[in-house]
Amino acid sequence: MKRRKFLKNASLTGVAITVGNSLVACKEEGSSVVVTTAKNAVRPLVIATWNTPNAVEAAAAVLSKGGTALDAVEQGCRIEEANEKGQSVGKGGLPDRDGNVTLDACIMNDKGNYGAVVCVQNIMHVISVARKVMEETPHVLLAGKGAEQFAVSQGFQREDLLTEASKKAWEKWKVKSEYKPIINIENHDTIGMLAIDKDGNISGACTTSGLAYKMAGRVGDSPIIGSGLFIDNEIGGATATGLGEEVLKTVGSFLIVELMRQGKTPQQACEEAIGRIVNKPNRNYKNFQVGYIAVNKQGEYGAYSIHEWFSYNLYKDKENKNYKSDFYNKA
Ligand code: SD4
Repeated sequence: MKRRKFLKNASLTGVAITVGNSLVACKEEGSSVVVTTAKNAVRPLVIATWNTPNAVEAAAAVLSKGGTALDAVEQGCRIEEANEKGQSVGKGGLPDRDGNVTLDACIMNDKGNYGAVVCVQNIMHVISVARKVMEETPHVLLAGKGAEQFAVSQGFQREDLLTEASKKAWEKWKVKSEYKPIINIENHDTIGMLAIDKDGNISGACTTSGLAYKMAGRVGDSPIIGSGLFIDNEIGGATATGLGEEVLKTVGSFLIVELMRQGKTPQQACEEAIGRIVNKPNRNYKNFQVGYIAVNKQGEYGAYSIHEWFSYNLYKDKENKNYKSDFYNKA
Protein backbone atom coordinates (compact mmCIF):
# COMPACT_ATOMS: atom_id res chain seq x y z
CA MET A 1 0.00 0.00 0.00
CA LYS A 2 1.47 3.33 -1.00
CA ARG A 3 1.30 5.90 1.76
CA ARG A 4 2.15 9.55 1.74
CA LYS A 5 3.95 10.72 4.82
CA PHE A 6 3.63 14.19 6.16
CA LEU A 7 5.68 15.89 8.83
CA LYS A 8 4.16 15.69 12.26
CA ASN A 9 1.73 18.44 12.91
CA ALA A 10 0.14 18.26 16.32
CA SER A 11 -3.01 20.02 15.20
CA LEU A 12 -3.68 17.29 12.65
CA THR A 13 -2.98 14.27 14.79
CA GLY A 14 -5.97 12.00 15.09
CA VAL A 15 -8.30 14.13 13.04
CA ALA A 16 -10.01 13.55 9.74
CA ILE A 17 -9.29 16.25 7.18
CA THR A 18 -10.49 16.90 3.69
CA VAL A 19 -8.19 16.97 0.68
CA GLY A 20 -10.05 18.04 -2.42
CA ASN A 21 -13.31 16.17 -2.24
CA SER A 22 -12.06 13.06 -0.54
CA LEU A 23 -11.94 12.44 3.14
CA VAL A 24 -8.61 11.24 4.45
CA ALA A 25 -7.62 9.85 7.82
CA CYS A 26 -4.51 10.82 9.75
CA LYS A 27 -2.75 8.91 12.44
CA GLU A 28 0.55 9.15 14.22
CA GLU A 29 3.22 6.73 13.09
CA GLY A 30 6.64 7.26 14.61
CA SER A 31 7.43 10.91 14.25
CA SER A 32 5.19 11.55 11.29
CA VAL A 33 1.51 11.79 10.56
CA VAL A 34 0.43 9.20 7.99
CA VAL A 35 -2.32 10.23 5.66
CA THR A 36 -4.13 7.41 3.90
CA THR A 37 -6.49 8.39 1.15
CA ALA A 38 -9.51 6.34 0.19
CA LYS A 39 -7.80 5.76 -3.16
CA ASN A 40 -5.10 3.49 -1.72
CA ALA A 41 -7.38 1.81 0.78
CA VAL A 42 -7.25 -1.92 1.54
CA ARG A 43 -9.86 -3.62 -0.60
CA PRO A 44 -11.70 -5.81 -1.01
CA LEU A 45 -12.26 -6.44 2.67
CA VAL A 46 -14.87 -8.32 4.72
CA ILE A 47 -15.22 -8.36 8.50
CA ALA A 48 -17.89 -10.24 10.46
CA THR A 49 -18.73 -10.88 14.09
CA TRP A 50 -17.79 -14.18 15.74
CA ASN A 51 -16.20 -17.26 14.21
CA THR A 52 -17.90 -17.11 10.83
CA PRO A 53 -15.35 -18.34 8.26
CA ASN A 54 -17.89 -19.78 5.83
CA ALA A 55 -19.99 -16.64 5.77
CA VAL A 56 -16.93 -14.47 5.21
CA GLU A 57 -15.70 -16.84 2.52
CA ALA A 58 -19.01 -16.53 0.68
CA ALA A 59 -18.86 -12.73 0.89
CA ALA A 60 -15.23 -12.71 -0.24
CA ALA A 61 -16.13 -14.91 -3.21
CA VAL A 62 -18.65 -12.30 -4.36
CA LEU A 63 -16.07 -9.52 -4.03
CA SER A 64 -13.32 -11.50 -5.77
CA LYS A 65 -15.55 -11.80 -8.81
CA GLY A 66 -15.97 -8.04 -8.81
CA GLY A 67 -19.36 -8.08 -7.05
CA THR A 68 -20.67 -5.28 -4.88
CA ALA A 69 -20.28 -4.98 -1.12
CA LEU A 70 -24.08 -5.14 -0.89
CA ASP A 71 -24.27 -8.52 -2.64
CA ALA A 72 -21.32 -9.74 -0.56
CA VAL A 73 -22.88 -9.00 2.83
CA GLU A 74 -26.22 -10.46 1.80
CA GLN A 75 -24.67 -13.69 0.51
CA GLY A 76 -22.41 -13.94 3.55
CA CYS A 77 -25.27 -13.56 6.03
CA ARG A 78 -27.36 -16.15 4.21
CA ILE A 79 -24.74 -18.77 5.04
CA GLU A 80 -25.28 -18.31 8.78
CA GLU A 81 -29.06 -18.11 8.40
CA ALA A 82 -29.01 -21.55 6.78
CA ASN A 83 -26.59 -22.99 9.33
CA GLU A 84 -28.83 -24.89 11.74
CA LYS A 85 -26.04 -25.22 14.28
CA GLY A 86 -25.91 -21.46 14.86
CA GLN A 87 -28.48 -20.99 17.63
CA SER A 88 -28.85 -17.24 17.49
CA VAL A 89 -29.47 -16.74 13.81
CA GLY A 90 -31.83 -18.03 11.13
CA LYS A 91 -32.94 -21.65 11.03
CA GLY A 92 -32.15 -23.38 14.32
CA GLY A 93 -32.23 -20.10 16.27
CA LEU A 94 -33.37 -20.45 19.87
CA PRO A 95 -37.01 -19.45 20.29
CA ASP A 96 -38.72 -16.91 22.51
CA ARG A 97 -40.34 -17.95 25.80
CA ASP A 98 -43.39 -19.26 23.98
CA GLY A 99 -41.32 -21.48 21.69
CA ASN A 100 -41.54 -19.29 18.58
CA VAL A 101 -38.42 -18.51 16.56
CA THR A 102 -38.60 -14.85 15.56
CA LEU A 103 -35.93 -13.27 13.39
CA ASP A 104 -34.61 -9.72 12.99
CA ALA A 105 -32.38 -8.45 10.17
CA CYS A 106 -31.23 -5.32 8.43
CA ILE A 107 -29.07 -4.26 5.53
CA MET A 108 -27.59 -0.88 4.58
CA ASN A 109 -25.90 0.09 1.33
CA ASP A 110 -23.32 2.62 0.23
CA LYS A 111 -26.04 5.06 -0.84
CA GLY A 112 -27.31 5.39 2.71
CA ASN A 113 -30.38 3.24 2.05
CA TYR A 114 -31.59 0.78 4.63
CA GLY A 115 -34.12 -2.03 4.90
CA ALA A 116 -35.11 -4.14 7.87
CA VAL A 117 -37.54 -6.72 9.18
CA VAL A 118 -38.32 -7.44 12.82
CA CYS A 119 -39.98 -10.32 14.62
CA VAL A 120 -40.48 -12.43 11.50
CA GLN A 121 -41.54 -16.07 11.80
CA ASN A 122 -41.26 -18.96 9.32
CA ILE A 123 -38.87 -17.32 6.83
CA MET A 124 -35.23 -18.36 6.93
CA HIS A 125 -33.45 -15.74 4.81
CA VAL A 126 -34.62 -12.58 6.50
CA ILE A 127 -31.53 -10.70 5.34
CA SER A 128 -32.81 -11.05 1.78
CA VAL A 129 -36.28 -9.95 2.89
CA ALA A 130 -34.66 -6.86 4.46
CA ARG A 131 -32.99 -6.15 1.13
CA LYS A 132 -36.35 -6.47 -0.63
CA VAL A 133 -37.85 -4.00 1.84
CA MET A 134 -35.05 -1.57 0.96
CA GLU A 135 -35.32 -2.05 -2.79
CA GLU A 136 -38.97 -2.88 -3.47
CA THR A 137 -41.01 -0.87 -0.97
CA PRO A 138 -41.37 2.80 -0.04
CA HIS A 139 -40.62 1.81 3.59
CA VAL A 140 -37.56 0.87 5.60
CA LEU A 141 -38.90 -1.49 8.25
CA LEU A 142 -41.60 -4.17 8.26
CA ALA A 143 -42.64 -6.12 11.35
CA GLY A 144 -44.17 -9.48 12.19
CA LYS A 145 -47.04 -10.81 10.10
CA GLY A 146 -46.78 -7.97 7.59
CA ALA A 147 -43.11 -8.74 7.00
CA GLU A 148 -43.87 -12.44 6.62
CA GLN A 149 -46.66 -11.77 4.14
CA PHE A 150 -44.41 -9.42 2.18
CA ALA A 151 -41.70 -12.11 2.09
CA VAL A 152 -44.16 -14.68 0.73
CA SER A 153 -45.37 -12.18 -1.88
CA GLN A 154 -41.73 -11.85 -2.98
CA GLY A 155 -41.36 -15.60 -3.47
CA PHE A 156 -39.87 -16.63 -0.11
CA GLN A 157 -40.99 -20.05 1.22
CA ARG A 158 -42.56 -20.48 4.64
CA GLU A 159 -40.86 -23.14 6.77
CA ASP A 160 -40.56 -24.20 10.39
CA LEU A 161 -37.40 -22.67 11.82
CA LEU A 162 -37.44 -24.52 15.14
CA THR A 163 -35.02 -27.45 14.93
CA GLU A 164 -35.13 -30.48 17.23
CA ALA A 165 -31.98 -29.25 19.02
CA SER A 166 -33.42 -25.79 19.69
CA LYS A 167 -36.78 -27.26 20.75
CA LYS A 168 -35.01 -29.50 23.25
CA ALA A 169 -32.97 -26.58 24.62
CA TRP A 170 -36.18 -24.57 25.07
CA GLU A 171 -37.95 -27.45 26.81
CA LYS A 172 -35.04 -27.76 29.20
CA TRP A 173 -35.09 -24.00 29.82
CA LYS A 174 -38.85 -24.10 30.56
CA VAL A 175 -38.27 -26.30 33.60
CA LYS A 176 -36.88 -23.32 35.52
CA SER A 177 -37.92 -20.53 33.11
CA GLU A 178 -35.17 -18.27 34.38
CA TYR A 179 -34.41 -15.37 32.13
CA LYS A 180 -30.84 -14.23 32.40
CA PRO A 181 -29.14 -12.59 29.47
CA ILE A 182 -26.28 -14.97 28.88
CA ILE A 183 -22.95 -13.30 29.30
CA ASN A 184 -21.08 -14.56 26.29
CA ILE A 185 -19.49 -16.79 24.69
CA GLU A 186 -20.05 -19.89 22.61
CA ASN A 187 -23.74 -19.35 22.14
CA HIS A 188 -23.54 -15.99 20.41
CA ASP A 189 -23.47 -16.13 16.67
CA THR A 190 -25.57 -13.23 15.51
CA ILE A 191 -23.80 -12.14 12.41
CA GLY A 192 -23.01 -8.53 11.65
CA MET A 193 -20.94 -8.10 8.49
CA LEU A 194 -19.23 -5.16 6.81
CA ALA A 195 -17.64 -5.24 3.34
CA ILE A 196 -15.66 -2.92 1.10
CA ASP A 197 -15.74 -3.75 -2.60
CA LYS A 198 -13.24 -3.07 -5.36
CA ASP A 199 -14.69 0.39 -5.93
CA GLY A 200 -14.23 1.23 -2.26
CA ASN A 201 -17.96 1.20 -1.54
CA ILE A 202 -19.11 -0.02 1.87
CA SER A 203 -22.25 -1.97 2.79
CA GLY A 204 -23.28 -3.88 5.89
CA ALA A 205 -25.81 -6.44 7.11
CA CYS A 206 -26.88 -7.95 10.39
CA THR A 207 -29.15 -10.93 11.08
CA THR A 208 -30.22 -12.68 14.29
CA SER A 209 -32.86 -14.64 16.14
CA GLY A 210 -32.19 -12.29 19.05
CA LEU A 211 -31.77 -13.28 22.64
CA ALA A 212 -32.78 -16.78 23.55
CA TYR A 213 -36.07 -17.03 25.52
CA LYS A 214 -36.85 -13.34 25.07
CA MET A 215 -40.37 -12.08 25.69
CA ALA A 216 -42.70 -12.51 22.72
CA GLY A 217 -42.40 -9.41 20.54
CA ARG A 218 -39.00 -8.37 21.88
CA VAL A 219 -36.76 -6.73 19.28
CA GLY A 220 -33.07 -6.09 19.87
CA ASP A 221 -30.49 -3.82 18.30
CA SER A 222 -29.64 -5.93 15.25
CA PRO A 223 -32.36 -4.69 12.84
CA ILE A 224 -32.39 -1.11 14.11
CA ILE A 225 -30.49 1.42 12.06
CA GLY A 226 -27.70 3.10 14.03
CA SER A 227 -27.76 0.48 16.77
CA GLY A 228 -27.00 -2.96 15.32
CA LEU A 229 -25.62 -1.51 12.08
CA PHE A 230 -24.70 1.77 10.47
CA ILE A 231 -22.93 2.64 7.23
CA ASP A 232 -21.82 6.00 5.91
CA ASN A 233 -19.97 5.37 2.68
CA GLU A 234 -17.91 8.56 3.16
CA ILE A 235 -16.64 7.43 6.55
CA GLY A 236 -17.07 3.70 7.28
CA GLY A 237 -19.39 1.25 9.00
CA ALA A 238 -19.98 -0.52 12.29
CA THR A 239 -22.04 -3.41 13.57
CA ALA A 240 -22.81 -4.94 16.94
CA THR A 241 -23.50 -8.17 18.77
CA GLY A 242 -24.43 -9.00 22.34
CA LEU A 243 -27.12 -7.64 24.63
CA GLY A 244 -29.16 -5.53 22.25
CA GLU A 245 -30.84 -3.46 24.95
CA GLU A 246 -27.47 -1.91 25.85
CA VAL A 247 -26.55 -1.26 22.22
CA LEU A 248 -29.93 0.38 21.59
CA LYS A 249 -29.60 2.68 24.60
CA THR A 250 -26.27 3.99 23.34
CA VAL A 251 -27.04 3.88 19.57
CA GLY A 252 -23.71 2.12 19.29
CA SER A 253 -23.07 1.69 15.57
CA PHE A 254 -24.06 5.25 14.68
CA LEU A 255 -21.89 6.46 17.53
CA ILE A 256 -18.88 4.56 16.17
CA VAL A 257 -19.30 5.96 12.67
CA GLU A 258 -19.67 9.49 14.04
CA LEU A 259 -16.54 9.04 16.19
CA MET A 260 -14.65 7.91 13.10
CA ARG A 261 -15.95 11.01 11.30
CA GLN A 262 -14.34 13.05 14.07
CA GLY A 263 -11.00 11.35 13.42
CA LYS A 264 -10.95 8.30 15.66
CA THR A 265 -9.64 5.06 14.21
CA PRO A 266 -12.14 2.16 14.03
CA GLN A 267 -10.42 0.63 17.05
CA GLN A 268 -10.61 3.82 19.13
CA ALA A 269 -14.23 4.32 18.13
CA CYS A 270 -15.21 0.77 19.15
CA GLU A 271 -13.47 1.24 22.50
CA GLU A 272 -15.26 4.50 23.15
CA ALA A 273 -18.63 2.93 22.30
CA ILE A 274 -18.00 0.13 24.81
CA GLY A 275 -16.93 2.82 27.29
CA ARG A 276 -20.31 4.54 26.91
CA ILE A 277 -21.95 1.31 28.13
CA VAL A 278 -19.63 0.24 30.93
CA ASN A 279 -19.23 3.75 32.37
CA LYS A 280 -22.96 4.33 32.83
CA PRO A 281 -23.88 4.32 36.51
CA ASN A 282 -25.69 1.19 37.70
CA ARG A 283 -24.82 -0.93 34.68
CA ASN A 284 -23.83 -4.37 35.82
CA TYR A 285 -21.77 -5.03 32.74
CA LYS A 286 -20.23 -8.08 34.39
CA ASN A 287 -23.42 -9.95 33.48
CA PHE A 288 -23.62 -9.23 29.80
CA GLN A 289 -21.55 -9.03 26.66
CA VAL A 290 -21.48 -6.47 23.86
CA GLY A 291 -19.03 -6.56 20.95
CA TYR A 292 -18.47 -4.13 18.09
CA ILE A 293 -16.58 -4.29 14.82
CA ALA A 294 -15.90 -1.34 12.52
CA VAL A 295 -14.14 -0.39 9.29
CA ASN A 296 -13.30 2.97 7.82
CA LYS A 297 -13.10 4.12 4.22
CA GLN A 298 -9.36 3.45 4.23
CA GLY A 299 -9.86 -0.24 5.03
CA GLU A 300 -8.66 0.09 8.62
CA TYR A 301 -10.69 -1.99 11.03
CA GLY A 302 -11.26 -2.41 14.74
CA ALA A 303 -13.04 -4.64 17.25
CA TYR A 304 -13.74 -4.35 20.96
CA SER A 305 -16.00 -6.03 23.48
CA ILE A 306 -16.81 -5.85 27.16
CA HIS A 307 -15.60 -9.36 27.96
CA GLU A 308 -13.08 -11.79 26.61
CA TRP A 309 -13.92 -14.28 23.85
CA PHE A 310 -15.52 -12.00 21.35
CA SER A 311 -13.93 -12.73 17.98
CA TYR A 312 -14.32 -11.71 14.37
CA ASN A 313 -13.48 -13.13 10.97
CA LEU A 314 -11.53 -10.90 8.64
CA TYR A 315 -10.92 -11.33 4.92
CA LYS A 316 -8.13 -9.11 3.67
CA ASP A 317 -5.27 -9.59 1.22
CA LYS A 318 -6.94 -12.84 0.10
CA GLU A 319 -6.80 -14.35 3.60
CA ASN A 320 -9.77 -15.22 5.78
CA LYS A 321 -8.91 -15.63 9.45
CA ASN A 322 -10.53 -15.51 12.86
CA TYR A 323 -9.09 -13.07 15.40
CA LYS A 324 -9.76 -12.64 19.07
CA SER A 325 -10.99 -9.16 19.92
CA ASP A 326 -9.43 -7.00 22.60
CA PHE A 327 -11.81 -6.38 25.51
CA TYR A 328 -12.54 -4.11 28.47
CA ASN A 329 -13.01 -6.33 31.50
CA LYS A 330 -9.52 -7.51 32.29
CA ALA A 331 -10.09 -7.67 36.04
C1 SD4 B 1 -29.98 -9.04 20.17
N1 SD4 B 1 -27.77 -8.38 19.54
O1 SD4 B 1 -31.06 -9.41 19.70
C2 SD4 B 1 -28.70 -9.46 19.46
C3 SD4 B 1 -28.25 -10.76 20.07
C4 SD4 B 1 -26.86 -11.19 19.70
O2 SD4 B 1 -25.32 -12.90 19.53
O3 SD4 B 1 -26.03 -10.45 19.22
N2 SD4 B 1 -26.52 -12.44 19.90
O4 SD4 B 1 -29.91 -8.39 21.20
